[in-house]
Amino acid sequence: MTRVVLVGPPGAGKGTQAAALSERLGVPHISTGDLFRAHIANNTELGQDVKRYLDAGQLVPDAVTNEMVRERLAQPDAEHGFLLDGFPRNVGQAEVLGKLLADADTRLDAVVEFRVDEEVVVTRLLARGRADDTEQVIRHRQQVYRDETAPLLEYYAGILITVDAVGEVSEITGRVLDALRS
Ligand code: B4P
Repeated sequence: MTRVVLVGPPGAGKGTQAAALSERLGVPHISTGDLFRAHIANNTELGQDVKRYLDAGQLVPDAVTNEMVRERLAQPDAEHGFLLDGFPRNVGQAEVLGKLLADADTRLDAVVEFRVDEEVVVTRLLARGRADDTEQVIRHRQQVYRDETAPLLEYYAGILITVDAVGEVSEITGRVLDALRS
């Protein structure tokens, strides 16, 4: 099982888990958040375009995000699998991903939902202190998650695995691997 999407509210630990899981599963970790932050750090044209969305905790427009993901998935290392972290983040992006995979004669194996209480993630993110980790922006990102991303749980109901994302990092990695195996 190698084509996997991680879904969860901001700060649920998707990026943290993806790093460990990618090594265990032998597939690349593709994080749209990391890709955007790399563009911003390198001051590319795309980075200049998307910075204001990340700073405000808003979703980057789908056209920009979908194209960036399309290019990334076309790289040879993603041919036999991937761990998508932070994409898709709404049903429109999910439809684009489904079409990209269908064109390549494949499909997703599983969608892993990280379930965690909102107040727990606010505490985690405030402790991290990234540029978009102010309380106001975190609350807005949570609202965006509820409105735009949570509908994906229904969309992917047939391949959805829900994991309790509270606990030690290694313990949660074990829960995800167990769930993927069963
Ligand atoms: P992301 O980079 O995806 O950020 P995130 O959802 O906030 O973080 P994540 O859940 O990965 O948490 P992490 O492991 O880092 O998105 C940032 C922005 O990019 C979005 O707001 C949006 O603007 C844009 N964007 C991204 N994808 C997009 C898309 N598809 N479409 C449009 N826009 C998009 O963990 C957080 C903290 O918790 C860390 O400090 C970590 O150390 C800690 N932690 C993790 N696991 C823990 C545990 N078990 N216990 C205690 N602490 C833990």
